[in-house]
Amino acid sequence: MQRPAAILDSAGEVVEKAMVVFHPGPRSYTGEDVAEISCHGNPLLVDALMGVIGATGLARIADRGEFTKRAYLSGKMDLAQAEAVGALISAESACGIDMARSLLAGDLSGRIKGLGDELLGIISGIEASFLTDDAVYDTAAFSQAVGAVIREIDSLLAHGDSAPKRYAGIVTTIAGLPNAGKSSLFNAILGYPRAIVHQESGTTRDIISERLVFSGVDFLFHDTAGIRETASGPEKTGIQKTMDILRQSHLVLYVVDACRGLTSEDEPWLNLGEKTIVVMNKADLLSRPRFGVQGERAWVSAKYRTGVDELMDAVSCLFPLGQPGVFLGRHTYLLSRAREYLAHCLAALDDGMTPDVLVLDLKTALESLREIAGDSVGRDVLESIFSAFCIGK
Ligand SMILES: Nc1nc2c(ncn2[C@@H]2O[C@H](COP(=O)(O)OP(=O)(O)OP(=O)(O)O)[C@@H](O)[C@H]2O)c(=O)[nH]1
Ligand SMILES: [Mg+2]
Repeated sequence: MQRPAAILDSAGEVVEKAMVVFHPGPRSYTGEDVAEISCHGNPLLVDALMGVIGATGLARIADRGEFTKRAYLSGKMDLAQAEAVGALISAESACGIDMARSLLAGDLSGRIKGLGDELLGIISGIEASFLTDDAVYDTAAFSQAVGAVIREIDSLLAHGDSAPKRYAGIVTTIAGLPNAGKSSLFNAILGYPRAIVHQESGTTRDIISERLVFSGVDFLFHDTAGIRETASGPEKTGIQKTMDILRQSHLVLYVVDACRGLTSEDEPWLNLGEKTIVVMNKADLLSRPRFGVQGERAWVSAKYRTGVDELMDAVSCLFPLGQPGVFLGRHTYLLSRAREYLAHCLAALDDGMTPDVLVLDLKTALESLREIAGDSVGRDVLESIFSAFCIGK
């Protein structure tokens, strides 16, 4: 049985009784000897404890991400895995947690290492041939080997566009003219009355946001204020917020009162997000009601929740689950850079160059791949990665 340890100040007074766990290196998180103190959560008590520890002159408050940085520097994990720790802490979606976990487990690092080994093999082969005076290069084998590395990079980058969205959640904004039924649709999608619905125009003023996992993909839905040019006061501020969120949206569900139809009033707001589905709502009031999705248009009745499932199926088709993919910008950049140099090698080969003059390009591609794991990265890169962490991680 563990018993709390008494922590004393320099005068021998008990400041706190806390659980203290010693993690001996090299099997600790950082690889160094680490002591972990779990005390009562009162911030005043924590401050007093920090004062006692600081007064020993043996410790200071850690920098942001310093524990993980030390773990990386002592070889406990590579840089991509260290970044995964940050991604895991800041993930706000279930998908994001899975993606960060896979990165932390070394899935990407393993594939990148395999690619690096391939390239190293190709480079060593060419360099070995420098030793013979009349080297003959097998350009077909060279181009095949480089082509295979490019294909593997392509498969890693295949979801480069959608992976960051899946990590953070698909930003989906419900917008449209006042009273079109935006809040009703928002509630129908969520399955509970989250937003106020009222027959008066201008009911929603602020942005109301909720997360929803649909078909394994996280969506961040925003219900917004109805857009009208003549608005003033708080309504005008609400509309400005709608405009801002529309421009950041991966998907816009643009709600139209089907009885009114799409008019020139709607036109300016239709294509502000990356993708738009026009939702013809109140289809139950049409003389001949119709429901379902055709192309980028959906007919629904948010009030009676008719056609909403079909709409959500169409939405999830736009963002298929697919492979986890590379979701951090630094990794995408370095993989793309490596691919560029390799593609240049193949083009040069087509122009009649021999593999020996392409070694430099291959080496640059290899360096880019190795930078993902943290080989020869500059201090500034490390600084920018770890400064995004919280203190204590
Ligand atoms: N018949 C019918 N009425 C609907 C439907 N959807 C919404 N309504 C009604 O339309 C009115 C406006 O609905 P809201 O969901 O508040 O509309 P909104 O677009 O959020 O309105 P603002 O926030 O004011 O811009 C309410 O009286 C709803 O009951 C529908 O599918 N069919
Ligand atoms: Mg509303």
